[in-house]
Amino acid sequence: MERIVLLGAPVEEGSGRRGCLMGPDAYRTAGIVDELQALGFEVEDRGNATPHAAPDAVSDHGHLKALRAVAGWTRSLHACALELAQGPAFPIYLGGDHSLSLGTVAGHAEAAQAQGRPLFVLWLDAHADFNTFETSQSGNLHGTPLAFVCGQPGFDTLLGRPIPARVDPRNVCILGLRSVDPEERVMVREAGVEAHDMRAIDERGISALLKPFLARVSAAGGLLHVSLDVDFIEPGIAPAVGTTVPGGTTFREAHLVMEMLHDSQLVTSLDLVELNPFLDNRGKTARLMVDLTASLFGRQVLDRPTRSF
Ligand code: 5AB
Ligand code: MN
Ligand code: MN
Ligand code: MN
Repeated sequence: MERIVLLGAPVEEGSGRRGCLMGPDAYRTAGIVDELQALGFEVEDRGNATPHAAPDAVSDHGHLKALRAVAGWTRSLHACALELAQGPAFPIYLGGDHSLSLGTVAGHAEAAQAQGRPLFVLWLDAHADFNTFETSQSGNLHGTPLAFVCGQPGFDTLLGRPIPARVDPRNVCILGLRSVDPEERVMVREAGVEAHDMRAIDERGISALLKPFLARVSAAGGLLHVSLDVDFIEPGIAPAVGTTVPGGTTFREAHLVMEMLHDSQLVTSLDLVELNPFLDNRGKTARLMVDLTASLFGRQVLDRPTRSF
């Protein structure tokens, strides 16, 4: 039987507001273990990770919020991800704000490098999360993880050393964009990230955008980490998020992405991020995120074979 490991990452300091710390328990309350078991998986809930101490994490960028706390989480989650990536189970990180991906993606990138396989990253988000310490206007570190893992400069205080393995920005695909800061926009383009905004989704259809990326992962024999930010989805149906931007993906677009990812059998790790249960409406967003996870693990209406891209 295939195994899944759940690890809670109740970090909220990266988002500039309170509430994401309740995320992992909201997923548990919404039934994530039962749903995955019902699909035939053996599920181990490892409970919640705790941050390391990072007394040395200070920077000259005074506007950054909670750098020391986020550095502590990054170090802890980097170590957890590095270990889980070497085990037989599929890891799901239950967030927590998106700063948790500073650690999880860095850990999976390092493990992938050790295996001699490229790591690809699918970033499902309204935002590019490509700010550096230098460019961040808000000072909220949940707006930086993709820049960090792609090896942009200036992040060494996070781990207390340079990132051990970076993700090639050309192996990153962002889907769902509708709020990108001016400097991020330039950096995303110059780094060579594959980025698709909502207009591209409207005009071309989400499956037509996802397919060629999955084909690239498959052709390269890559590992694939998926980072699902709640704000990828239209806030009308997923209200439990601090950074709402209108015009997000529909219920079916979000499920279709997950269903295609399932069929591809390429995904090797997953972050569920930015759920703020304090802002939810009777558990609706938590349940939607659990249902999307179930789609990624094979829940479907009619039987279909897996397929290659
Ligand atoms: B999220 C913004 N670019 O840097 C910034 O929710 C928003 O993890 C970041 O995608 C949003 O603060 C971070 C304005
Ligand atoms: Mn994000
Ligand atoms: Mn976002
Ligand atoms: Mn957010």
